Amino acid sequence: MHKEKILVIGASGQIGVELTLALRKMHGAAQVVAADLREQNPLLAGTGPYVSLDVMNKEMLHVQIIRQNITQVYLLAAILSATGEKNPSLAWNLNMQGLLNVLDIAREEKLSKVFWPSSIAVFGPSSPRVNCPQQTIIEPTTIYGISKYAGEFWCNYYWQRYGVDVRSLRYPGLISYKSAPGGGTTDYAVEIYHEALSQRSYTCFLKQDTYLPMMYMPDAIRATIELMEAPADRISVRTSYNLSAMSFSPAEIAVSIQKQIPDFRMAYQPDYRQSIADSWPQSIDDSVARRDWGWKHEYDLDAMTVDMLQNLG
Ligand code: VAH
Repeated sequence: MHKEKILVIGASGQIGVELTLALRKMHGAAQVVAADLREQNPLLAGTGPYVSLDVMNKEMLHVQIIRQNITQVYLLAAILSATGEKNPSLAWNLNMQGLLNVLDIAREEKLSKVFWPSSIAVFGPSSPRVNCPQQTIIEPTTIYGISKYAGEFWCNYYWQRYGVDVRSLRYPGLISYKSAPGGGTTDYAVEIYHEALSQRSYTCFLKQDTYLPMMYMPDAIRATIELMEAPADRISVRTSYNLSAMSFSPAEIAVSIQKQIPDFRMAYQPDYRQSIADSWPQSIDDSVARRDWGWKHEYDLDAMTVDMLQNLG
């Protein structure tokens, strides 16, 4: 049986670490090459091959893909919303050129599949705030959202024009305990658990009633694998699928934590990330993903809180 050989680019990041471990469990350690510009995340040490790689160096990327007989690429390297607003041109260059390098090599080497994450950050203030649909007015106002929305059209183009089987999910804010998040507006929902345990308090950089679409990492990893394992004829969206699990506000996650840590206290000091959060929908309609390939989330806020505190404690 033809064995897939997978390259995970950005493998040391928040999603990359968990996706690499999950793919190694599925395909075997030697079949999943982890790659990043950064040092190998300690959680990956000893779990399979690791290469240092800059996705912006197309020639070197192409050499690695040929030399390692890669058949699939998961491209997770990106600059997220908050960091992107501090350095728009770097965010645009990495998020766009990294994707174009991978798509072009996938076409040339006839790779079997590519995964590339988009985000609910593609939506802007003119999109419906509640139950934001798969197709609607989409006018991103952050460079991260602009780069992700543009990337979605490139994915669709490479599918339509060259038949590259590239698939994508508009991830909500992702919460995990294994690896730190990388400069996003939703990072408060990770920091809060660490500080609830270490300080019994947290000062949130968003207002208490800032509702955002969120998801626990185990759900996000399972969604990614279910999407990539689905038969191609079930995939009706070749830009990027809306994906959802829950929405909550800082005040609600504080209450969820207080059920486990009664003396936990929350304070609020909104910063520049408030305007980014205010530009995004409060909740997402992911009925197309549920219809096409059977998506169904498992974790709600309290289940996530119990699991996060247990694993961080
Ligand atoms: C960010 N965590 O905050 C990412 C995500 C929807 C948010 O794209 O930028």
